Amino acid sequence: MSTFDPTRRQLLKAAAWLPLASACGRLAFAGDVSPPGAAQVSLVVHPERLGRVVSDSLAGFSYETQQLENPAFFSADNHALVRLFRDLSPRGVLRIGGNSSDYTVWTAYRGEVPAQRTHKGGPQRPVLLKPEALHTLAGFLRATGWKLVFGVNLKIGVPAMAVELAQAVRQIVGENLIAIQIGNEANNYEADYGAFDQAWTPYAKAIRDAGVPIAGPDTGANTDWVIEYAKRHAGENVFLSRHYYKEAAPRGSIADLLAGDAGFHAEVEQAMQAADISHRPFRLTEANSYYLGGRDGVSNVFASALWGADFMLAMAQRGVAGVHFHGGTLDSIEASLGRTADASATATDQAARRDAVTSRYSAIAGDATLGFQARPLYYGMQLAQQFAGAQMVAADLDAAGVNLTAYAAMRGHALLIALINKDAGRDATVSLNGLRARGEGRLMRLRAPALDSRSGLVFEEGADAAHAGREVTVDARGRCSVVLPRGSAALLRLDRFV
Ligand code: BDP
Repeated sequence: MSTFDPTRRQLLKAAAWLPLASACGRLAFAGDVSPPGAAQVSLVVHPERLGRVVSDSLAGFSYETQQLENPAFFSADNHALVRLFRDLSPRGVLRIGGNSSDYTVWTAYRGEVPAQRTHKGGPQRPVLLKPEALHTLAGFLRATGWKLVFGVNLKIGVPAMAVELAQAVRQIVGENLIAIQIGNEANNYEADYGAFDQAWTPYAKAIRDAGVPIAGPDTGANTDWVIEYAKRHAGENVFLSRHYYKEAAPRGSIADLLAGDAGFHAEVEQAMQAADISHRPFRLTEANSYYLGGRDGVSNVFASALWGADFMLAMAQRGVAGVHFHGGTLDSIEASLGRTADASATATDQAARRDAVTSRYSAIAGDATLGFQARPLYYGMQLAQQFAGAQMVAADLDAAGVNLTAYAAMRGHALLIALINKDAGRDATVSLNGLRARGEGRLMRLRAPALDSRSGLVFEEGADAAHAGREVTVDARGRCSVVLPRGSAALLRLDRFV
C-alpha cells in the first residue's frame, strides 16, 4: 500500500481528530470540535417503535469439513481458538460444511462409496473424516459453549453413509448438535429445485427416521429455493438457510464492499417472510465478502470489519438468526475450490506466519501449530454481537449523502446505538435525538489507521463494560452528538435508558 494513497492520507488526517471525537452531550461537548467539512448527519431514535429481537447466536462461523482432517484444529487444547470463540459469543453456532462436505468419506462407513468424479472448481480428492475428529470437535464445543450445524454429502449419492455420519455426530456431540444439513449449495449441481428435492428427500427421511434433526436447504444463492423448501419441509426442519457472498474474487474492492448490497437485503426480506410464516429461524449458514477464497487487501483489512458489522446488523434488523462467516486455513479453502494452497509461511514473525496460512476472508488467522489471532473481520463481528439478545428499535437516519448506517436496540434498560461510517471520503457529526434527557453511558469506537489496515485495529469494548470506551452524557433536551470520522464505527450504550 502506498503512503501516497489519498484515501489513506485523509483517513490518517481524520484519525487525528479521534481524541476529541467522542463528544456526546454536555460532559464532552466543551472539548469536541467537528472536523472541518464534516457532514451533519441526524439520527432520531424511536424506542417505542419495536423491531425484531436479535438472536443470541447472531455471530457464527463456518468452516470446511476438510478442516476436520486435522483433529487437532477444533480441539479444547487450542486455548487461543477457544478463547476467540468464547470472547466473541458465549452462545455461538459453528457450521461445518462447504464444498468439501459433499466430498467427505466417513471412514467408519463400511458400505460402497462410488469413485468421486472431481471437477474444476471443486475438491480434487475426497476428505477422509475419522471418528477422532468428531471427538475433539465435541470437546471444542464443550470448551467454547458453542453449538454445531453439520453438513453431510448429497452429491455423492450415498444416503446410507450420510445417515451413519449424522448418527455419529449426534452421538458424539450430543445436545450440542442443532441440526444436520444435507448437501452444500446444491444449486451448483442440481438442475433445479425439483431435482434437488428429489435427491434430498431419501436423505432427509433416513436422517430424520434415525432421530437426528435436520435444517436446510443450505443453497448458495437461491432465495426461491428457500421459499419452496419452507413450503414443503419447514415443519421437518429446525431452521431454514442459505449462503451469501457479494461477488467472486478476484473481483471486488474496498469501495465495492462498502457500497453494500441493497438487492440482497430485499431477498432476505422475502426469505424472512417464508421463515416467519413457517415459524422457523433463518440463518445465513455460510457468508463472506467475496467467494473463491476472498480478495486480498479487501476481505482481510479493516474495511471488512466495517462491512461485517454493518452486514450482521442489517441482517439482524431483518430477523436473520445467525450469520456464519466462512473461513479457516488457506489449505482447507483452497482444497474446497480444487486448488492447492500456496502458503509460503516464510515470515519470521509469528503474526505474519499465521496470516500466511489462513484463507483471505477468514475472521480468525492461524492453525493448530502456529496458534491463532483475530483478523479485522472478527472485531466487526464483536461490535455487532453486542446486539445479541437486544430488541431492535426504529431510528430515522438522515445520512446527508454520507455512506453511513445506524442501528438502535434496547437491551434490558440500556439503549444501544451502532454508527458505521463506511465512507472513505467524508467525516460526519451525528446528532442523536430522542434520547432520555441527561442519560449516561459509554461510547466505544472501532477504528484503525486506514480502511486498508491489516493491523492496528482497536475496538474499545473491554471485558469491563462499565469502563469500556469513554463516558458520555446526554443533554437536558435528549440530544448528543458523536463525531464519526470517515472509515470508522462507534457503539453507544446508554444505561438506565428506561
Ligand atoms: C462457497 C463454498 C465453499 C467455498 C467458497 C468460496 O460453499 O466451500 O470455500 O464458496 O468459493 O460457495 O470461497
